[in-house]
Amino acid sequence: MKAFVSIIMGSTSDLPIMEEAVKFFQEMEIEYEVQALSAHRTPELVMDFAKKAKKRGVQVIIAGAGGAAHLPGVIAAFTSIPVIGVPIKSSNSIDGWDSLLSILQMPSGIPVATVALNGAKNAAILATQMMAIHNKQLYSRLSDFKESMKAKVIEANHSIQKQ
Ligand code: RP5
Repeated sequence: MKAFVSIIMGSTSDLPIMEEAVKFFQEMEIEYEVQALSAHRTPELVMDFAKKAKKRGVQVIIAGAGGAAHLPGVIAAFTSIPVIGVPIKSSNSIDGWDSLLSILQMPSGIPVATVALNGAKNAAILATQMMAIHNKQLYSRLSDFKESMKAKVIEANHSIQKQ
C-alpha cells in the first residue's frame, strides 16, 4: 500500500496558508493528498475520511482550520493516526486566538500536535520527521534541508557584515 500524508482544511479559503505544507511535501518528494472538509458543514465526510485513513495508507494527518477550529480534534477522535493541527487566522477569527486555543487545548486522551498560527510549513516538517523515523532516505533529505537553512543564515550574516 502506498504511504502518504493527508492535508485537510476546513475550507478552501484556508488554502493560501495550507499551500506551504503542499510545497514542502513536493520539495521532500512525499506523496500527499489535499482535501477541504468541514467539521460542521460536512461532518459525515470528516468522519468517513478519518475512519478510512489508516486503511488507505495515510501515515500522518495535517488539519488546518480557523475560527472555532474543531476539525483537527474531530479527526483525532476517529483515528489513532497522529494529527497535527494548524491554527489559521481566518476571516472569522478573533486575531487567531480562537483557532489556536481550540486546537491546542484538546482534552486529555485525544491529542492534536499544535503548531504556530498559520504554521503549515512547520506542520509539514513535523509530519516529515514522523515519517522519517523508519525511512533513512527521508531522514537524510530532512538533514539536507536543515543544512541548507544553516548555510542561508551564515551567508546572510556574512552579507550584513559587508555593508
Ligand atoms: C473554518 O472557518 C475554516 O477552516 C476557515 O478557516 C473559516 C472560514 O471558512 P469560510 O467561511 O471561508 O468557508 O471553518
